[in-house]
Amino acid sequence: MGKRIIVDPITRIEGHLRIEVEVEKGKVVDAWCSGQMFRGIEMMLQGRDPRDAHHFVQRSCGVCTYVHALASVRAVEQACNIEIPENARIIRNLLHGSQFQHDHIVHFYHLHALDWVDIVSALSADPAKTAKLSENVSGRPQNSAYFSEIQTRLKTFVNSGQLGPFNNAYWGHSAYNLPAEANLMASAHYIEGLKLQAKAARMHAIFGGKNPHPQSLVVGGITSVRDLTPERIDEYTQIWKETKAFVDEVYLPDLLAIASFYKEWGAIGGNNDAYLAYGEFPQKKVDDDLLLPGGVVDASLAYAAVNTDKIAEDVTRAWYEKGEAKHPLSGETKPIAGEVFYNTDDKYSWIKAPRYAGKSAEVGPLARVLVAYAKGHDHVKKLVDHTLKTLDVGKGALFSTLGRTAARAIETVVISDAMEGWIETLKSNIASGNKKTYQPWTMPDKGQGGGLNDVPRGALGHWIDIKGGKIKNYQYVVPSTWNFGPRDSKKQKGPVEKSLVGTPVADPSKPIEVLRTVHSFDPCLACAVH
Ligand code: NFC
Repeated sequence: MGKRIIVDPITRIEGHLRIEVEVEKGKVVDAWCSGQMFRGIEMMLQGRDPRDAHHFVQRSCGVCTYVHALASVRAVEQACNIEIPENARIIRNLLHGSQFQHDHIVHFYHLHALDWVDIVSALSADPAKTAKLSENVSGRPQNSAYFSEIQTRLKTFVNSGQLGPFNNAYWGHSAYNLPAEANLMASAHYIEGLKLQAKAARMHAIFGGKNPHPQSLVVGGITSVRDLTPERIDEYTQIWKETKAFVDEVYLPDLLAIASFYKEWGAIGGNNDAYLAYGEFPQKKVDDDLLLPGGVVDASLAYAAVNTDKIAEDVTRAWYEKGEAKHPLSGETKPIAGEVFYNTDDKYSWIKAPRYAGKSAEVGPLARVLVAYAKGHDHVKKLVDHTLKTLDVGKGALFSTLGRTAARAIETVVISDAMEGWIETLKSNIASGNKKTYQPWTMPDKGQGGGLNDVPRGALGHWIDIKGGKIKNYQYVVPSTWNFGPRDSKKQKGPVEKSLVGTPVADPSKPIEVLRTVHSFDPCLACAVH
């Protein structure tokens, strides 16, 4: 038996994730993902008014604050047969688009970059050489004085001994490949990104009333009608433009520059044989003509449409009462009463194990980009091909930790570009007198619905069963549940567990390589166990 390494909790994520790996001859040979805290929001919803569900479920998370509300109102709208007006669809897209821009920038710079960028090494960089590097790779080159100032700020920070977010990292680890100048450039963009994300969050507040947890969604449409003025739309547009410029000029170039020093990661952290996306951003009706298509692909990029009847959650290895794997419409959340015990040979997590056609499936940016690529999506294809060419790697490199991180930047570009068209359509609708944002409806006695969307971390579905006008059952299957779920009744590992196998670990006391693959999935445990 190899050496067991436990990382608990994993930091720079939302929530309580424990990862255990077994390492033999410098490589991970087995892995276990565990969600360490139970929530119970599905249980709280039983018997409530379906119109209230989105307020509850949105509180699952403080990061992807909006997406649960969207999935929830979509589920109720399907159960009650409601078609929302075009303006509501567009404003929901604008809220969701800004969620992606904010979330992916924060992930790349603040939750993931420090796995690749050594802040301490940036202290020894030559600012003049850094300016040269930035001229070569960045769409927004900065001069030597700028980098010198950043370096002074970093030095003051480090010398103060209070490292704050930079504390407890594996600085100086042999797995860091970037030259000092690239470390300084990326550190500067870490700081820029920190300022920008605060501004980007305001896009949510404009059409959502507040951030986090926008308040303008209702079953049947949206209520932020007072904000549909040229001034408010312009305010939104200015922040969108600034964020999009950062994505095009800084985020994507940084991704390519950093990835070029880590090409070996194009062969690490893959291993999944199914990738699932529901697709997102309705261009016409809610479930019609999506900007990013839905589908399931395998490792040879063979495509099939999604059939949600094939989804079931298995709880064999999670801390729930025994039972068959169930489709979410008839799914149950029955936590084991009393004390539970962590045992990697038996039950070891609060996360359920979602399966598609009996198999585990990876969801998220990589799945969305692979599905779009397999379907010949023009914009995605161009960006993927450009990335592969720039890095001089083959398509196989997509199925990896590197591919997952690149896919996130690629889809941020695609979504940011599409937002312009939504803003223009909204403006022209309002100018022509179409201000409808809500479709009146009445609650049926009975109904069942599934609200699907694709959110920053992957495919999200909420299912509702209404009886007597109240919630009889409510279940949601979340991206981080798909990715971080445990083994199932067939002993099949979850996607992250599979992806970790084969990861090299140079120093078991500092398993930075494990963090790289785990962080590439952008875990959110607050969502995974809801
Ligand atoms: Ni929390 Fe999530 C919601 C997850 O469904 N996983 O992106 C989404 O959190 O960040």
